[in-house]
Amino acid sequence: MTVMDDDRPILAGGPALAQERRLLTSLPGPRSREVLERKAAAVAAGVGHAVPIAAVAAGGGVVVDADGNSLIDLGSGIAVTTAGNANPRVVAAVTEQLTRFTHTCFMVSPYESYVVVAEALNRLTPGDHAKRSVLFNSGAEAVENAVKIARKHTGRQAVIAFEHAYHGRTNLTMALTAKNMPYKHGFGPFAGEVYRAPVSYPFRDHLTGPDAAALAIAQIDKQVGADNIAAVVIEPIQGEGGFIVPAEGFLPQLAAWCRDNGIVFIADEVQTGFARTGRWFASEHFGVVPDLVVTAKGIADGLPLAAVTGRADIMDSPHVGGLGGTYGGNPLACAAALATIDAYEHDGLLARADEISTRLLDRLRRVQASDPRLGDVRGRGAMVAAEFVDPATNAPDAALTARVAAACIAQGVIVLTCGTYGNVIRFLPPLTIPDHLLEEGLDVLEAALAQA
Ligand code: PLZ
Repeated sequence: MTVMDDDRPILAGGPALAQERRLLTSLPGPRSREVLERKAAAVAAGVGHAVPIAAVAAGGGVVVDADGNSLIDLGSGIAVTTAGNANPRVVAAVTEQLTRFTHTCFMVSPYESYVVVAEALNRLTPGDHAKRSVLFNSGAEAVENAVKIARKHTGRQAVIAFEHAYHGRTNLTMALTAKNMPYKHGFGPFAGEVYRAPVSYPFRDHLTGPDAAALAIAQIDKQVGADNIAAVVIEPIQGEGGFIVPAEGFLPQLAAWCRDNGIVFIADEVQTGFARTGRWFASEHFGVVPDLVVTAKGIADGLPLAAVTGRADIMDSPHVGGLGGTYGGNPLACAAALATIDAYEHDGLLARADEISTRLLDRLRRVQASDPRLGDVRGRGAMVAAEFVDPATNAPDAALTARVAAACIAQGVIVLTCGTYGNVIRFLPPLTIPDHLLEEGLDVLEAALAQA
């Protein structure tokens, strides 16, 4: 059972947290400020932070800081705590595992929970073909390995990524990622044999899905040549790039072209996967069955876990010993994943993502009707975004976006921005957020926009 209505108790880990926005101090309060000052002195300057607090607890739809402030969580730690922070199922499963063993290294002494996670991934990802899975620690590591597997399988080297893509911060995934600042600037040279193609961005390119696909395919064919391409890597809905939902028909046409040309179609579902969009995987919204699916984030409620799942013949092409890593599929992370998957399967969370979708989209579209600075409202499930523009020119308005986001955060509502042009506010609430907090968060946003 999921618990979302105001009059029912809230699923929140540990001691149940009051589901309220509560500001006892301005942000940061004194205790958070002290931690942040020590952060500045002890932690590398390159690690920024969006919300100026020191978190001490989180659950349901709130994050609580060291000064007792309770913030409405519309970010889920970037789409990770989809099943609710410290979900009780996860707390119980990880606690139990912790008392048995913390690590053996799956490549040394395998254990069952890794196998059960692989079985679950093989069952839940799109398509009923034979599948295999392999587990890693982070989204970027999993994307790298998906490319390794595709190269081994095809004997080809080139990889296609798209405009506005985000795939991580490691060397190969920086190369796949489109945006220079802050992800790549000064960090080159980047991995070779990565080529960028145009994506479908209906709000800006005004193209149908098939037309956008034809444009991308023509460019790839001319500049790279299908026979040289190991893999096409794409986020079914682009995340960091701006929650860009491709036009209908774009992904199926691209996937069909990959199939016809022996190219491995890799869906990066790191941000979109695991109930986030109201389906297990966003590929399902578009009727595509990827060859390989990359997952992370929502898979394990915040414990570090990621995976590559896909067609058995492709996945089995690397030689024995060719895939692995010390921590990949750590037993605590696997216990967390199995409990998180239980929560999605048994607590009505996919349906809850659709309810949240309706609330977010309806509300934002009402605001948009009277405020043309809100150029576009889009998304699926609990992955929704508002793109801010100068109404006269449709040009991205990053300054307005930053002001609105800062005002929301100052008033105790955690929102995240994204977008190549920095002009998108994205909404990624945990699916355990109660309706009254979602509405209150949007009240704060609406007021902040009116004042900005
Ligand atoms: N693929 C689609 O969204 C991570 C990045 C935040 P890791 N997105 C959040 C930041 O600024 O570092 C992401 C993603 C998609 C891959 C990744 C990478 O996942 O677990 O952060 O490596």
